[in-house]
Order: sequence, then C-alpha cells, then structure tokens
Amino acid sequence: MPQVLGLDASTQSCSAIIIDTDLASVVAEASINFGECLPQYKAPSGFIPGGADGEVSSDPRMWIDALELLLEKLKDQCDLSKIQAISGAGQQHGSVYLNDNWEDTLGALSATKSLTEQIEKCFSKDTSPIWMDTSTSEECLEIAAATGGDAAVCAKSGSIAIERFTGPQIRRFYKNDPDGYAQTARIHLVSSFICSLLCGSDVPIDTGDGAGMNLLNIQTWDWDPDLLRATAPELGKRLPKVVSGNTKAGEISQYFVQKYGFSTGTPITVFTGDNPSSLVGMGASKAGKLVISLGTSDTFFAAMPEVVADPQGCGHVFGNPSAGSMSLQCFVNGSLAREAVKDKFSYDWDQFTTAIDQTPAGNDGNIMVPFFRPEISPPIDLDAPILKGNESFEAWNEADAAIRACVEGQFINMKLRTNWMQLQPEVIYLTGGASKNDAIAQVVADVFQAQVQRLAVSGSVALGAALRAAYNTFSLPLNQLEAIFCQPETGSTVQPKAAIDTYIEAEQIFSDLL
Ligand code: ADP
Ligand code: XUL
Repeated sequence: MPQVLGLDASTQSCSAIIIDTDLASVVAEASINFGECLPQYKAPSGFIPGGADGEVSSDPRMWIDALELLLEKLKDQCDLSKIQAISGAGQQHGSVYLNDNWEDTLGALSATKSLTEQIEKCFSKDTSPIWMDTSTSEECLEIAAATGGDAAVCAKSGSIAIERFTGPQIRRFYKNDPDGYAQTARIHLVSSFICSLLCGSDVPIDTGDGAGMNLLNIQTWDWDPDLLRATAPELGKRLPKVVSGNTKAGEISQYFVQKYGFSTGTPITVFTGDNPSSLVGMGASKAGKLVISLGTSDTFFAAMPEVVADPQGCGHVFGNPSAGSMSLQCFVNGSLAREAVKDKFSYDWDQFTTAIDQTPAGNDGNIMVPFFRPEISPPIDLDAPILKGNESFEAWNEADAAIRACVEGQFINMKLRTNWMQLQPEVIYLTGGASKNDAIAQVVADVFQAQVQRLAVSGSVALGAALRAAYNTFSLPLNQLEAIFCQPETGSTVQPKAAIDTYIEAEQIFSDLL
C-alpha cells in the first residue's frame, strides 16, 4: 500500500497530507499555524509586521521549526516508515540566503540536535523577504533598464520586473548589504530550501517556482544570462540548477529517518511553488479548468495551451509542474483584507457570512476598492479602502454592507484584471482557506456568472504535492490520480443567483475609482 506525503510550506502555516494511492484514501492531514504554534517568532500572520519601506519578511528558522512540529504531529498519527514518496510546495518568491557552511551542514545533520540549532549558522541573511514585500520598486526599474525595458523582461521571464519577485529582492540585498551578498554561497526559494533540508543535500529549483524570480527564461527554462547580469554580480553560481517538476531531487536524509521513522531511501520529487502545486491538486494540470485560490493572497490561475502575455503587465507565466506552462494573477489583498473588514466590526466568520447572506447582490450600489495594503493587481499604493455609495456606507457605519462590498470589490477587481487570459469559465474551481465559506463562493458565482465547485480534499497545495510525488515515483498517470482525489465535494456546487447584468455598472464605477 504505497503511502505518499505532500507538504505545503505556506505563508501562514505548514501543512501536510498523506494519501494511500491503492486504497484511494487520505491517511492523515496535519497543519502548524506559525502565529499560533510558534509565537516566539512574533509573526501572527506568518511574517514580521511593521517592516519599513514596504519590506515584508519572515524568519526562516520559523519555517524549519514548523516543519519539525508538523512531522512530530504526523508521527503521532501514523507510521511514517510506510511513506514511499514525498514532494511539497512553498509560498512563491520568498528567498533564503545561505553561506558556505550550508552544504557541509546539510550533509552532516545529527538527529540528536534540532534542525534550527544546526542550520542557524548557515544564514548569510537573518530574514527572508516574502511575496508581500513591495520595497524593490527602484530595483525593478534598474533591472528593466539594464535588460531593454519591461517588454523585454516580460518576454524573457514571463513577467515584467515585479517587486515581490526574487530577482529584484536579490538585487536590493546586494545593494544594501554587499558584504552579506558576498558571503552568500547559495540562494534558495522557500520550496527548494525545505526540499534541501529533507534531502540533506542542496537541491534544484523547479520551473514552476523558478519562473517567479524574474531570472528564468521561459523559452529555454534555464537561468537567463542577461537577467542574471542585470540583477547582481556572479549570481549564476549562487543559484541552484533548474529542473522540470517531474524530477527526483534526492532521498530522505538520515536525520528524518532517525528522528521521525521515515524509511531509508524514500525518494523526494523536487518541490514547486504553492500555486503550481495547487494547479495539480485541483485536477487542473491540463488546460480547460480555471482555479481561484483564496489563501493569504487570492490567486487566479489556469494551465495554458499557449503563452499569452498580460498587456497590463501584472499577470505571470510560470512553469506547469506537470508539463507546459500556466498563467497566474495574484492579489495581495486576499484573506487579510477580508479579515481586516471582519475585525473592524468585531465580527466572527459566522457573522461575516450572515452579513453577506443578508445583503443583496450588487449591494444597493455601495462599492469598495478593498485594499488595506499596497495592491499589485492593479499596482496601487493604498493603505485603506476607497468607499463609494451612500453617506452612511462611506462613513463605515454599515457593517453588513461594508463586508459585502469588500468581497464583491475583490471579485469585481479579479474579473477586470484577468480578462487578458481570455478564459470564459463555465465552472470555477475554488480552493484555499476561505473557499469553504459558502457566502463568498456565492459572490464568486454571481460576479463571474459561473458555477463554483469545491473539492472534497481542501488543501489543494499539499494534495498537488502528493499527486506529483506519486506520478513521478510510481509512474501513476496524473489523470488517474486526479480522477480519484480531485472530486467535487457532494452538495458543494454553487450556481449564480444574481441577474446577469447586476455588476455591469459596478464594474464601471470600480474602474473609475482606481
Ligand atoms: P495560506 O495557505 O496562504 O497560509 P490558507 O489557504 O490556509 O492560507 O488560508 C488561510 C485564510 O483562510 C485565513 O487567513 C482566513 O482569513 C481564511 N479563512 C479561514 N476560515 C474562513 C472562513 N470561514 N471564511 C472566510 N475565510 C476564512
Ligand atoms: C503568487 C504569489 C502568492 C504566493 C503566496 O505570485 O505571490 O500567491 O505564492 O501564496
């Protein structure tokens, strides 16, 4: 009975799923929320609050501790020696900077000490910038100028130079701390960092996550010499190799065998980014399905038969870890914006849901641009929402209308920003922490005028990792695995209820407000 482990190292938590591919069942699921389980890192939402000049970073030791807590939890639930394949995914764009102790330390991990204790001496930068960082506008301009402009960077890397992408982050580190950069022997993404820990060796980056760096050429699927040069000196030698998502990265290190009871030799498939992994976990790895993920960020993505560029410059092309490419649009003001409006009125999620249920689609013309922090789709530097409607609504005196306006505003914006993908969805597949909320799903169905489905297994990132590991290790066809594990939850389908023209005027007013 082959059991397979899928890991998800996300913004707010580290989660896992173990599936049995013979029994077609989920054996175990577990999650460690960083804010709740590791309060010593002072990162209630997974990142260190209050960074200056748009800086948003996390302590990489928190991710390592969470991995250990997670494996401890799984070990109590099941026998980890039965696992025969492993893969995983990480929040995209986040980077980890390591000095020349890294490779030797990885190869000599002792199970009598904690991982953090041993890896601590390997960091050449204490903190890791993550995808919410907006501090690198200057570096984006410099990279674009050195490469021939936005269009040239986009043609090469699938995205214009974008603040949160890893290349601009690396350039900022190099400029602000040249000594730190000089001491950096290796730069990893969150995904390849965690995968390296598990393998006890330095592993490659896959094309799905690598394309989120403004460094990978999406024609050759290898590091682009011009982009490397435009970003920082001698960068190529500091980056791991790039491989396709169907590559074995290594085998589980003895550290995890001795400490958690894994079997020696368990193969590990290269990790990917959380969104590319979710594409597989939603059963959407072949073109034709559209996914909206409502995690910390909201993302909108689909496998693409051919690469189409976003004329507005905020969309991205990533490698599809199961072959080909995918398009993606990311919205920073996702779950944390919904939480901000919920907390403003001291509501819990039930009251938030009732507020949406009790207000009409179209919200009597009350509209919100729901950005509580700088947004990237579209790029706009707001730190509070814009409200347009009746006087009492605009003064934040109508709690229920404000909540509906926030959610409607998020999906009106999403619809406007993703027109470039030219997808006319009949069904939208919803995933991520907020997807279980029926009232939010109803707003998605109404704004997009499409049926919304949720899958029985909710953690599509971890599930995608497990499916990739099974596909790569046992050669089980992905479509066969998807047919088993990516089924819609019974009774979870949501049909549009609002009239087809409900949001036409709202879309126009929303556009005019930006
Ligand atoms: P990530 O993978 O980015 O760490 P998740 O996909 O786990 O995030 O989603 C976490 C988010 O889900 C939380 O920030 C929270 O706002 C949201 N969430 C949890 N429960 C609900 C609910 N009932 N309704 C709406 N949103 C919810
Ligand atoms: C995608 C993006 C986020 C992160 C965190 O480009 O920035 O979705 O992957 O989930």
